[in-house]
Amino acid sequence: MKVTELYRTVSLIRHAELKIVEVYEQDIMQTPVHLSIGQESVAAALCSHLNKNDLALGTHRGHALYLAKGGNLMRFFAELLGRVAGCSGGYGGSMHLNDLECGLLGTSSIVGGALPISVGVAMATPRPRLTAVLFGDGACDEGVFYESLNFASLWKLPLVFVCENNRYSVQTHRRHRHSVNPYKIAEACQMRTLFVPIGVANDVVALNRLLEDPIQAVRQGGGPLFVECETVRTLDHHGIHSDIEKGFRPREEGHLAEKFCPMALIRKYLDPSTAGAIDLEVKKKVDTAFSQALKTKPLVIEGHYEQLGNDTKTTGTARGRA
Ligand SMILES: Cc1ncc(C[n+]2csc(CCOP(=O)(O)OP(=O)(O)O)c2C)c(N)n1
Ligand SMILES: [Mg+2]
Repeated sequence: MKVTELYRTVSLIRHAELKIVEVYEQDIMQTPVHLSIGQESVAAALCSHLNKNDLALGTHRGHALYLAKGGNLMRFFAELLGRVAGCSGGYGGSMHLNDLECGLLGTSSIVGGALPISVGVAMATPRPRLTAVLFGDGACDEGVFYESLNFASLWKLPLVFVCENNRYSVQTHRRHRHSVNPYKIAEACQMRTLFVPIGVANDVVALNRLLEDPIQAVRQGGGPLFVECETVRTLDHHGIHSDIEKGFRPREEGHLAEKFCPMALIRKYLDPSTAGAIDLEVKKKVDTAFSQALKTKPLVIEGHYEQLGNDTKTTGTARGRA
């Protein structure tokens, strides 16, 4: 894939999330948001190797996957705004994005929840179609992680596991949770594995190149692939502020996020005027999609708020802040 196309995807994810940051305090998006800023390259590189009819599943931090998989930007914002036009009809909010049109079978708020589902999907979906599942390092704390890897390897499923290892499950560092890196478990299951350090994982061009042959091998019947990407979350676990500023993660995390910012790393492959022109185009697209989404019909669920002891109506189900 061309560098400009990869840049367009990373820029789209970044600017869509910056739009969320811009409007979030207005309380018009009453859904918790887990932003992908700092980690955009992983979903972008993975999806650069997926066709529209390949299937993908993801997590609570699923915006990047939805947009990289070719999801509809207006329907994305509409979902966050609790609108009927949302990709999940306004019922799901940020953590439950579904869109069969682009092959996103769903993102899940249950940590590790997508892993066994992806195994079932890959069993039911013959090659050359692929299934890909994106999950955080926190999912590797779950028993179902081991079961899913074992089963996928045993059945040589056409499944690509991609772990976004940002070292944190909320604010708990991996050193308190893991005796070995997740890719070691995949190796023990005799699965082909890649461990990708942050300098490569956050560089979408480098990661795109690295994944090309291994993903092609899965398509050709080589069995599952496990990719562990080291990356870094720039902002809060959820919300739009910084847990580094609040002292919940060390200052070095902030330096890491600056040094390995996916937008900055890809710009070295492009001349500044090309990157600037793409950014302008993307920002315009984001603004238009957001304004369109704002004009759509809210999902109204009669009686929902009354049950909670409030006498006003509300929209959507995934209300409130986590
Ligand atoms: C089964 C389950 N346990 C706990 C939680 C609470 N929880 C929500 S997000 C999260 C952290 C997940 O960390 P990770 O998988 O590394 O993803 P990240 O947020 O870092 O992208 C936890 C523990 C949950 N949603 N589901
Ligand atoms: Mg994590």
